[in-house]
Amino acid sequence: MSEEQKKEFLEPLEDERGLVVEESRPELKKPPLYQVLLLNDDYTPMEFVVEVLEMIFGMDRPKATRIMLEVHTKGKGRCGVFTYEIAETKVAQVGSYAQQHQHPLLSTLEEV
Ligand code: TYC
Repeated sequence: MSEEQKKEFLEPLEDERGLVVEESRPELKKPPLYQVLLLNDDYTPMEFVVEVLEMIFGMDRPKATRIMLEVHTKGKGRCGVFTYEIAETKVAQVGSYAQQHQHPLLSTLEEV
């Protein structure tokens, strides 16, 4: 941050009488977003994938079934869009839940 930016950040904008004239600050930059993609494989049971989509991504059964079938037929599919930390957590949760049940199910994250 430049000295000028630091000054602006720390001190309110004043007019020649020393009155604060600024009403609002510019909006902060929005964080980048990441989609979590579920990947197809030949071994994970369809019912298990539906359960994962309900449990980890909060989908209802019809949506979870639709996304599972999309992944099954197209190879991958979007489970949701999140900030980096949340996307990363979802990917870790999918991985560890699948591993606990000895299924090879994988997900990944990609900036949108
Ligand atoms: N292809 C798997 C099967 O036929 C089902 C499946 C769907 C696996 C989606 C992974 O992300 C997946 N049992």
